[in-house]
Amino acid sequence: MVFRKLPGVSASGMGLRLSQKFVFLLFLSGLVTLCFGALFFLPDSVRLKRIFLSKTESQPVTVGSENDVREHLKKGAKDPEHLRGITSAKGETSTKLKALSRKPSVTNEAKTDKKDAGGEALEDMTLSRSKTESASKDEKVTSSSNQGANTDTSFDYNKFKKCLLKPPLGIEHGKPSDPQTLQRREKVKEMMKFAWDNYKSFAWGKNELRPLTRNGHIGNMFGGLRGASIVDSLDTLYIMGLMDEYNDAKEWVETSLDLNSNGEASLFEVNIRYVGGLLSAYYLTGEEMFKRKVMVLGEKLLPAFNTPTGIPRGVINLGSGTSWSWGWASAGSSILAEFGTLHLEFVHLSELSNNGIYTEKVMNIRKLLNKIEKPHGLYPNFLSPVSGNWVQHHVSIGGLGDSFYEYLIKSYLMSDKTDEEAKTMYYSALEAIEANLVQKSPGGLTYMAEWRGGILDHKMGHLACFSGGMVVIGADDGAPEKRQHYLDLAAEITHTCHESYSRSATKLGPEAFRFDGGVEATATRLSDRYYILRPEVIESYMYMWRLTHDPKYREWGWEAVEALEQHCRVEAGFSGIRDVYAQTVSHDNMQQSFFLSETLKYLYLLFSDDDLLPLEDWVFNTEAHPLPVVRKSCLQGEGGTHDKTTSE
Ligand code: DMJ
Repeated sequence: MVFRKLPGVSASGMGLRLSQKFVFLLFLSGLVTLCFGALFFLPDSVRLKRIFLSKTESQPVTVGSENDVREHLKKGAKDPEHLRGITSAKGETSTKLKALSRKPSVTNEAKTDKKDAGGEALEDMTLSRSKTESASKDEKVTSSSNQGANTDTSFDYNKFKKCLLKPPLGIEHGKPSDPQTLQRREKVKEMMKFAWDNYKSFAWGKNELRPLTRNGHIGNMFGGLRGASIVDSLDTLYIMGLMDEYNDAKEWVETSLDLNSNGEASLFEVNIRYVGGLLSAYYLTGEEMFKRKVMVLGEKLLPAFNTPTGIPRGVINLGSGTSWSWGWASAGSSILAEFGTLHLEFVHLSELSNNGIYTEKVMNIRKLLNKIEKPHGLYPNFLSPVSGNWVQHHVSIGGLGDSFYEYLIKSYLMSDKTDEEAKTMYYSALEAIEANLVQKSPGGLTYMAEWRGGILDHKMGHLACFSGGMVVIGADDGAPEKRQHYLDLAAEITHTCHESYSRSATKLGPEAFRFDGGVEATATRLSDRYYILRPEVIESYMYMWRLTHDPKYREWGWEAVEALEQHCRVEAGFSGIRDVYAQTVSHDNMQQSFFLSETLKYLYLLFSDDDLLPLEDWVFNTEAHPLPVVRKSCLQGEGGTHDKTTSE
C-alpha cells in the first residue's frame, strides 16, 4: 500500500501539524519528568517511592567540586579542607555544604531549615519521655530493623575485664604524686566541670553549647541525633571522677537519646562521636544500656555500605538508610578520612554483637585500599564508591586524610598486635609520607606538606598535628633499627606544632600554618588564623609524654591550659577564637563537643600517671574515646591476665 501525502495534513495522518505534535510531545515529557521528580520529595516511607527508587539511588549523587565549596566559603564560611569538627564554628559551613550536597539546592535549604525547627520540637518531646518508653522504643527498633546485624547480648563483660592487663583506672585514678602536677590536673578537672555545667545550664540535650549567647547548637552533622556533647563527655567525666555529672549524662542517654532519628548524618561524625562514645562508656562502666544503644545505632549505619564497591558514601539518612556523597566531594567520591575511620569502632561492634558483619564491612574497605594502585605509595583523599578508583591526586595528613593513617596503626595495636596487614599498610604509608611529604624548613622545623598531584603545598593543618602522637605510638613496632628514627620524627613534628602555638600572640595555634613566603609555622591567610578548641597538638603532647617522659611536654600542655583560660574561657563556657594572632580576641561562640571529649581528656591524661587508661590495654579512637585491645585468645579461652594484686 502506498501512502500519499495529502495537502495540509502532517505525515502522521492524525490531523496535527509537526509543530503541534512537537508541543504536545514536549508537554507529555514534561509531565512524566514532573511525576518522576516528585518521587524524590515523597517521605521515604511512601511505598511508591520504594518501588521506583532503590535505597542508594533515591538520593542522587550530585557531582560537585572542591571549587564549589571554596567559592561558597569565600562568601563567609570557613575552610572545607577537612571533615573533622566542622559542626559548630563551622556550623554555618556545614549547613551550606549540606545544601550543596543535594539538589535542587533551594528546596534543600528549605528542608534543612524545616528540619532544624522540627528538631527543636522533637527534642522537647524526647526530653520529657520516660525511661521505660525510651528503652522499649529502642528495643522495638532493634527487632524490626534487624536485617543484617543481630544483637546477641551474650558478651561476657566480666571476662573482658579479666583479659585486661591492668585496671582501667589504675591504682588511684592515675593520681600523680608530685603536687604541682596534681594541682595542674585539678585545674583541668575544674575546666571540664565548668564547660559541662554551662552546657547543662544552657544547652542541655542540644549538640553543643553556644557560650556567648547561652543557648544550644544543633547543626546537621548528626542526622537528628541530639546530645553530642553528652555522649562525647561520658568517658571524660567518668575518668575524672565527676560522678554526679557522669550520672546525669548516663540518665540522659538512657531516657532521652532518641535513636529513631530520620535525619541525614555524616557517617564519620556519628561513628567517631556517638558509636565511639557509647562503646567507651560501655567498656569502662559495664552498663548494659550503653551496649544496647550502640548496637541499635551501629545497625543503622550499615546501609551506607550498599554501594557497588562497598566503600560507604559520606552521608546517610539514619531513618531510611539512603546514602549519598557530599556534593562538594569531587565526582561523587567518598573521603579517605571518612571511610578510613570506621575500623576500630566496627570491630568492636562485631565483638559486642557476636556478628561479623561490621568487621566484614571494614575489612572490605581495607581490601580495596590494599589492592588499588597508589601514586608513589600515597593514598589520595578522594575515591569513587562506584568504580573504586581515585578521583583526584590530593594527599594530606591533615584534613580529608588524617585519621585513615591513625586507624591503620591503631587497628594493629587494638588487635593485640595480630593484624599484620594493618601493620604493613601503616609502615608502607609512613614510608611514602616520609619520602614525599615530610619537609625540613630553612629554620630547621620538620613539617608534613600537602601533595597535589606531585606538587607540594608547604602548608600544615592543625589537624595534621595529631601525627606526632601517631608516629610515637608506632615507634616500637616498625623495623627495630628505625625505632629511634620514629621517636625523633615524632618529637620533631610535635616541636613544630608547639612552635605554631608559641609564635602567636595568644599562644594558641592557627587552623593551618605555612612554610613559604618568608614565614615558618605561621598562618599567612586571614582565613587560617582561627582556633576552635581543637585537640591535636595537645594529643601529641600526651602521647609524647607517655612514651618519653620528657617533662617539656607537660610544660607545653600547661602553656596551652593557661592560654585556653586566658583567651577561650568566657562567662558561660569555653569558646573558639577567630584570630590567634590578635591581641584582643574575638570569640566564635562555640564550645565544640570535641573540647570535652578530646582536648580536656588529653590534658587530664597528660597530668596523670600512666596507669590511668594504660596504653597496653586501651587505644583511643580519633575522638579520644578509649577502646580496649581485643585479646582474642584470652576472650575465647579461660580469660584472666589481670594482675589481681592491683585494685581499681
Ligand atoms: C575531632 O572530631 C576528631 O579528632 C576528628 O578526627 C578530627 N577533628 C575533630 C577535632 O579537631
